[in-house]
Amino acid sequence: MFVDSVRIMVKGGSGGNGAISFRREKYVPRGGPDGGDGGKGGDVIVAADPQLSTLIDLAGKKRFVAENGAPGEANNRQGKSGSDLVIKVPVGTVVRDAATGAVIADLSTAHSVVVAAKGGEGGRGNAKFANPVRQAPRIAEKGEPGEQLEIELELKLISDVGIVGFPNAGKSTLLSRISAARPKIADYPFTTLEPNLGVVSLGEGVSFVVADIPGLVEGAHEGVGLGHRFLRHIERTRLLIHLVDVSPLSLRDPIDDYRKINEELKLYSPSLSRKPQVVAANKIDLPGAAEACERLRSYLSREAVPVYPISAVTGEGVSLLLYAVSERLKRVMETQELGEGLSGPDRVEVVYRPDRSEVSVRREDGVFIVEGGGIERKVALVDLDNLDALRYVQSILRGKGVIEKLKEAGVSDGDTVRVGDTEFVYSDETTWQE
Ligand SMILES: Nc1nc2c(ncn2[C@@H]2O[C@H](COP(=O)(O)OP(=O)(O)OP(=O)(O)O)[C@@H](O)[C@H]2O)c(=O)[nH]1
Ligand SMILES: [Mg+2]
Repeated sequence: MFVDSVRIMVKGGSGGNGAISFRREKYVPRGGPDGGDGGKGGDVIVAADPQLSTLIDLAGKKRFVAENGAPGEANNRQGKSGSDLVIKVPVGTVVRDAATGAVIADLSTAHSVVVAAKGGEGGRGNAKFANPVRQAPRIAEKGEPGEQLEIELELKLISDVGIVGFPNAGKSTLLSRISAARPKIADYPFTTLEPNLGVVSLGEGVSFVVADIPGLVEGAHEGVGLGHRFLRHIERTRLLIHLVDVSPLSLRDPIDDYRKINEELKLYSPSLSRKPQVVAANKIDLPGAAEACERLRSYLSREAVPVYPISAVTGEGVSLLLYAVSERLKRVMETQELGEGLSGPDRVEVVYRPDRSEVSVRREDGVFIVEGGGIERKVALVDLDNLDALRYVQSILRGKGVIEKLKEAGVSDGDTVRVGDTEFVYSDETTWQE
């Protein structure tokens, strides 16, 4: 089976909690704080592996979770970091955020990688919270939760040349003639259900990869037939062989066919319709085909598009076609702007970005809500079960100017202040002092 897109949930490991611990020494009833930091959670990494050709290995599994960091320990020992989880995918896989559709990475070169879900930072141990005033802090941070998101992996085949045309035009026959690929060939439409790739070698180091795409029909761009699912594979090709069936037996009009396919490409994406095309008139061995080919040729001569008459079955005209394709390809490669992800440097983007937005305060149903500036996360990391922890949160709020903003918003004694999931009762400034 050819699996070319999957949706999976990825979650970075959570950071380990920071430890609360005090040094134990002989004759010292209670030594200084020595709770170590928690270890970092592992990342979920998606990596392009040239050995793979489909996403089938991922089809059965839905969740991929990296290892959590271990908690900090006494003696200032940091917890062990969680191991990364590496998901291997074929080269040519595009990674998207399933919620927004935004491209996270385009793994178009071998061994390119992307961090899809970042592991959480370890929480700081109580040793980090000691200061001259607070010598025995009973506070440590919780580990940060790992980032979690649903991603969509989509495989775009990377081939230089795509063969497009109506069902039954002879695309698979052509591929089997020019390469070692052995696609299924039959005299009915939609024989090819999945793209086939073949390598064409013209000797002297000239070779290119050709993709035989399932037949396109009118409405393919909106999902009619099979075309829609596979049109995206053509997006990465450098040029197209547009194969037109010119045998009268097909009962089709070659000029009409030619225009309809181009219309579908255009409706699917303007960039597809701008791809260079080499037009081949197939089944020239059949009676009456030569005349139809002439009609197509004179129609296209107006647009200065040459037509190569071929028979994919007998091989007539095929080497001329291939020569034209390879010449055209050479020119295209010299001048063409590299399409999306065609090659270029490994692009590695990390999804996770710290929140650099400003802190803001708004009022909703009498509650003062504090948001932004990463403050929700900071507060969430603190275990609010003792006075030290509360004081620490107060110092965060003061440091970020939140108290000022609360006052501007009109907060007064006894009002509820909410930061993320945590609620406080506001009391006058004096009590916010340490
Ligand atoms: N006489 C003749 N028959 C051909 C030629 N090329 C293909 N055919 C026949 O046309 C039929 C369809 O060929 P395929 O290669 O399966 O066509 P396709 O374009 O891949 O079709 P789909 O996969 O259904 O889109 C088969 O019966 C082929 O034998 C040709 O040059 N001459
Ligand atoms: Mg076919």
